[in-house]
Amino acid sequence: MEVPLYLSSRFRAFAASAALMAASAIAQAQQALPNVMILATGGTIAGAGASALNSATYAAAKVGVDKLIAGLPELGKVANVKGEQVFQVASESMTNEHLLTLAKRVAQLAKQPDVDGIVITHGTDTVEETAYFLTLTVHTDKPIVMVASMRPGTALSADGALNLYDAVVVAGSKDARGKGVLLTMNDTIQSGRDVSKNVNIVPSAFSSQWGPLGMVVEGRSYWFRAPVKRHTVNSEFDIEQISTLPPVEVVYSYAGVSTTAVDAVAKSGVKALIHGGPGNGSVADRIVPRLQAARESGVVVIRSSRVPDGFVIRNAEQPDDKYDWVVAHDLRPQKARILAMVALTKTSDTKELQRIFWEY
Ligand code: DAS
Repeated sequence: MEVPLYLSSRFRAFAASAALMAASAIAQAQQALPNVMILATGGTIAGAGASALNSATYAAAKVGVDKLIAGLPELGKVANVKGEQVFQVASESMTNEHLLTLAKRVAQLAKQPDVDGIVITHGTDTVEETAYFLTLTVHTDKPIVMVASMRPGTALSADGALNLYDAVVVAGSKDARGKGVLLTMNDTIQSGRDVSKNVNIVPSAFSSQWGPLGMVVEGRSYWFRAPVKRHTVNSEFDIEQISTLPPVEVVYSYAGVSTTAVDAVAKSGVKALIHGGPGNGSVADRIVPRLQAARESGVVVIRSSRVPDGFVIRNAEQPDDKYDWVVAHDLRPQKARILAMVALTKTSDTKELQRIFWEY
């Protein structure tokens, strides 16, 4: 009686070698994929709401990084991903210590030859500040890509999954190297230095007055420009030489502003005071002497503008040279504070500080 082919030893040997070949092909394919670390810090992208209709009412910083990765199996098609929960906070509650911890961990991982790129999941409220801090202090040209979401994963039309997928695509892309810290949101690739949250409730919340650097569409990144300000490997600031950040506070200004806030901040032990004024960073006549007194007491005074776009012109309505004040260029008050803290770890000379604000 004829032995059925599928039982013959020859077929079994063939089947075994075919399985081996398939396994090695899969292993080779995996080896060909970039290795991307996902560092999780919290925020809405790790949020959960009571129902699919809760796109704005939910608890942030609830879902762990392993669950985020498990919920997106498509990641395995574009990279070998590993997750690490650095902390789990809503980003409005971030502190200088969180910034230092995160930056040091990113710098450590970037040195590892088995890490090709790093993704950081983060809350939307202050991701622009963290992104700027990292771009100023982490010395690597490997892609560091921040990502957040405006809606929790439990909501209808949640944006986190595609934002995260895009972030991993970019973090694994060789053409993302050397472009500074990036943010992927709503199909765009933004510069960590330039980007801000400009709308508080829609997926298209993030933009920069200088435009996005590129876009990610169906797992492919497309680039249209590169940053011109100093960053990462070209920065004179290195997180490995920073152990603490000096106190710097922001004072917001408006019609009718009293001297209460500026006096309190000036006397609080800050090393610098960011004045977020209207227009070209204007300073009310009753505030000018308070800032001059702060300067005379050794506090660095930095004029920024509450106006989202444009940039502060030096010596326009305010004689910055005469008052020995610094202008924040195009940086909004919250970003000017980040640069001031980093710069003050090296110098409090106002001419040096002004150079730094032009260059970074
Ligand atoms: N509270 C916000 C934050 O953690 C939630 C978010 O939008 O990510 O920044």
